Amino acid sequence: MNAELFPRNLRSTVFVLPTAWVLFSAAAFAQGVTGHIDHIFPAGGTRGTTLQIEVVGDDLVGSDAVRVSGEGVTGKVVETKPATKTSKAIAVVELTIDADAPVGLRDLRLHSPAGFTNRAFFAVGDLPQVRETEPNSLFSQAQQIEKTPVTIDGQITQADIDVFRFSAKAGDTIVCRVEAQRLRPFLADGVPGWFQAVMTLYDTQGRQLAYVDDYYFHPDPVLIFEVPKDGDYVVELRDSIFRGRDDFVYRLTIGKIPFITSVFPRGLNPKQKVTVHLDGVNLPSDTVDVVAPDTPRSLLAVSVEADGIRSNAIPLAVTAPPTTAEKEPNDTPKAAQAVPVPASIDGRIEKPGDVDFFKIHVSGKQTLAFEVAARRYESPLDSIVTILDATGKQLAENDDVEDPFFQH
Ligand SMILES: [Ca+2]
Ligand SMILES: [Ca+2]
Ligand SMILES: [Ca+2]
Ligand SMILES: [Ca+2]
Repeated sequence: MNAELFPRNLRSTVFVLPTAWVLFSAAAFAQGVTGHIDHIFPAGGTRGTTLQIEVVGDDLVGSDAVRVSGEGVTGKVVETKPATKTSKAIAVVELTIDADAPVGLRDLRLHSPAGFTNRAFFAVGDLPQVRETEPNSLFSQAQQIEKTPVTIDGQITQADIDVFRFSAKAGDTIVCRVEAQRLRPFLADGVPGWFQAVMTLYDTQGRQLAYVDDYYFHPDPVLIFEVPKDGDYVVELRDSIFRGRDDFVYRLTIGKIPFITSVFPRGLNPKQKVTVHLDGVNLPSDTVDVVAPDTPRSLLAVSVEADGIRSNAIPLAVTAPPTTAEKEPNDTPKAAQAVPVPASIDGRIEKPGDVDFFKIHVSGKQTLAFEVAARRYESPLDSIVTILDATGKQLAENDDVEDPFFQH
């Protein structure tokens, strides 16, 4: 049997009950199909509020419940609307977010008698939330944002640009942070691709003050600027090549919010307590104490709170080999720092041209692994590791690990 001969919503039933499918009505088929979420809008909500969101996708009409992972977010399906010629199916969902619900991304799924949908990410935030109001596509149409800090929920639809105007005080450091691709749990590898947000900041005369495309290697931009004088500023958000689609959903946060740009060290051992040094803006302190979970390779992220606002979170490596700190100067093989094996070395390429040499003593024939954890923990470092013998002869070098599943 060629499944492609059947409409999509028949396939699963045909597969499960090949001899009985003729007995089912069309309605029964509809009930037997697991829905699929394409996107949700808005993609987040503020703690202590109840809001309605639209869940957009396929086969959502049978949805009878919503499930959000983690603590403190509950909801119900208010109504469902079937797909039309111009729109996918929509489930209107009401969500209630407890005042103490932890800030961050959650998995949101709809339930129907056939099972659960795929997940969409739903962001729990701690800032007042407003929605974009079109038309806001021209400088002259900039949507006035009454108060910051704020999180703006918007969409870059076809040929769309979104422009917002806000006021700021001289001397403040304002962060404009976009969450767009980060709000997608899965990005299919296909044309025409996904939202690549870019952000431009202007003064009220239309003079460009700043432009950001990516934040390091993240496609979602972050713009940090020190306000030169009291007054209004205008921020423009669009796709880098002027694409637009209903699922180009974003959350733009603007304000004097805490934002961590770097942490050190980047890792610790299980159960270890470490004082982590922070770089960033609007931070309440330049250190924070963290305690690692009991098991290596578990999840640990560092974030701080300033005036009730939670910063971004930076992941830390939890590694089993005992931690040792890099000691400069170590820029030549002669100055190499002796370290035990195994070891987890916390180091930093702290200035242009910095090289860090470490020496280990190995007895007999052994197979050793040298693994750098940097980018995966949101460090901007693109590292190269070289192994030398005692005479300085190069034995091995690695820039990037070849991943058989990485196709580009
Ligand atoms: Ca617009
Ligand atoms: Ca828009
Ligand atoms: Ca160093
Ligand atoms: Ca060095």
